[in-house]
Amino acid sequence: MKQIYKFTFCLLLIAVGIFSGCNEDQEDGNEELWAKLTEIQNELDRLNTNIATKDELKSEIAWLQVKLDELNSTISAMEESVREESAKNESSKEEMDLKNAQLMQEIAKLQNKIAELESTISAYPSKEILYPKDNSVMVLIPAGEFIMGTSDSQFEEITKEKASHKITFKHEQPQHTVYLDSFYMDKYEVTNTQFEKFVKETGYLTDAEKEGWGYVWEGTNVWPRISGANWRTPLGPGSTIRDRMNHPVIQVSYNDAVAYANWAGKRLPTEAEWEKSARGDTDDRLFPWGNEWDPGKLNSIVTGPLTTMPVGSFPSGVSPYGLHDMVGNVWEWVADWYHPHYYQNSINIPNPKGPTSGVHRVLRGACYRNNHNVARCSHRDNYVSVPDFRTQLGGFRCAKDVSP
Ligand SMILES: [Ca+2]
Repeated sequence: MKQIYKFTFCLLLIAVGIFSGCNEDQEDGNEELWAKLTEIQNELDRLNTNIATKDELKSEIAWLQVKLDELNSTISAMEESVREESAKNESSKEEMDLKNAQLMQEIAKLQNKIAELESTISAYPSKEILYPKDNSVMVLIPAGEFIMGTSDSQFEEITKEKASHKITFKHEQPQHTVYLDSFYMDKYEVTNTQFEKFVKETGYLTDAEKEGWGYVWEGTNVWPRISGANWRTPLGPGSTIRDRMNHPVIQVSYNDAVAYANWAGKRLPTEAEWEKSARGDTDDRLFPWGNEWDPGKLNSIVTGPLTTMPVGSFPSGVSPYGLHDMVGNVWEWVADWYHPHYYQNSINIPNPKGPTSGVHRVLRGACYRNNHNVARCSHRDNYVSVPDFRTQLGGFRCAKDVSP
């Protein structure tokens, strides 16, 4: 894409070169042309022409067209002025006509170039898509590097409250740069409405339904197995999701999440994909919105109702890509097996997919019963997360490759 702009810019320079020979009296006009060209050049430098989406390309084309139109207007005004001047001198008029023809040829080439760009729009992915199979909104996470894990200074900061965190958070290190191809990520956690669609179409039974119980954690180190707790009755018999269909589905295991993703034609995000989606690619922020903890930006133990909330309830807490509830509300399954030393072994691996085997899967993003200690972009949880683990605290969201 950069090549195209360079080509465009060269053509504009040629156009100015032609005009500059017209008449000394046109210096003011030339300055104006030069100013426009400098503006184009500066804007191109600023834009960093790494266009990832349809929307970005469209907006760049529109911008080019505006600039071209402005250039045409300036040229027309100059032509008028030159014409008046050359009326007094026949040879000057012929010279102007010749240069004018050359100029218009170059302008036409520019216009063709814009048309060529327009013809490539359909090849670019959209920034956001509505995915009909499960009625989800998915957001494009562009290809590129991001900073994964926790730095030494962050580690000191986040472990100073509790000595044991120096052990349990150690697996977030070392901080390292990871390259990921582009992918789509669900904008919201998967809701009860979506999960119900999956179950209606497939007759799927979750692990909790097959085994007749789910964990219902109430703030102690005990994990009570509650008979009848499943995604329809998350706290056991008598509880219901009927008034919370737009809340995230809970009491779903890793196995259940994978089954849903397969049905939807999606997959679970890798741990690296999840973290990039939460953190963005510009810095190593602690939280999706920045480095300052703000209980007003997520459903946490600090200000939440101590239960799930409708997805997207905290629009001010979105990640740099506009994803909601990346921290808080419910824990989210990711695809990877867990290993405490995986980061040490995965440095320089593009698109890391985690260890090839393991006992626990990874959960990310914390839930409505957590605080700033774990509701962070780089926090990893593996405490009890075997693949059939299910609780009222955990759900998931899906990812998808850009190409079908
Ligand atoms: Ca979440």
